[in-house]
Amino acid sequence: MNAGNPNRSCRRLCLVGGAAVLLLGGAWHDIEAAEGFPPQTFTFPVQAWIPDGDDSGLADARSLPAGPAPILSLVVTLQLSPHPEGAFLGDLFVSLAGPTAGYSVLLNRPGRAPGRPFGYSDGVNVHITLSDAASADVHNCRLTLTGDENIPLNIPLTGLWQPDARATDPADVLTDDPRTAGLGSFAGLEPGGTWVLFAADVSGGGQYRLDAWSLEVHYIPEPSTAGLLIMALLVGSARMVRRRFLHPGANALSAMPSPAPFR
Ligand SMILES: [Ca+2]
Repeated sequence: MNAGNPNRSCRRLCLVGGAAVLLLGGAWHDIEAAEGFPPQTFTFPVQAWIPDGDDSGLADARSLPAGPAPILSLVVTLQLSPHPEGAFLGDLFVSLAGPTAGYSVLLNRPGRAPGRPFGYSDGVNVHITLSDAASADVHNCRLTLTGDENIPLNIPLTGLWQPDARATDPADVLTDDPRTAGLGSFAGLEPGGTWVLFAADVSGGGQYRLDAWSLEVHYIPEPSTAGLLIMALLVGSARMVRRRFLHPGANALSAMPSPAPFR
């Protein structure tokens, strides 16, 4: 009887094992995605004027309940209305602080750059969604929307934007400053506790009202029971392959008869 070529058998088992790993890996991904926690949105009406030309600003503190898991990512919306007598977008500084840690600069004097020390003069309604995954920086929104930093906005500022993320003093912030304070700052943290949205108008003339803001919390998915079972099967299969082919000597040695005693 032909016992077969050990190398050929090993290759065959490796192919079968590899296919099984791919199939089980796909199942793992599907199950995990299907059983992830749905995002939650918390909306906070404010309806308060941001004091004009006052660095002390307006702080709005809100409590979030404990979430089902740590934060995967955060999306923030801001709604602001201009004063009937005028508003100045480049005056605004808005930041968000988490309950225990995490800090993000949402707006830092949009449009402020060398040669434009007051930022954008636009006084339009603002209803924006801020996400690190957006494609354009809100600091340069005029350039993105009009193609020219010198063309004012004549429609409300809306849509999806990256937060400003420049943790620079608003008196000095410039376009090229490092962007280190994005919303990724909150990843991995627990959402429960007090969140503080801070909004300031740092230059006299023109004023905005903070109408509302919201947090959309996306949670880190946890491995499901079925997913853990699949992982256990993968680990068991890997051990079997290792015993059978990578260390065959161990089984052979145990199967050998004991040496005869010396005479
Ligand atoms: Ca102002």
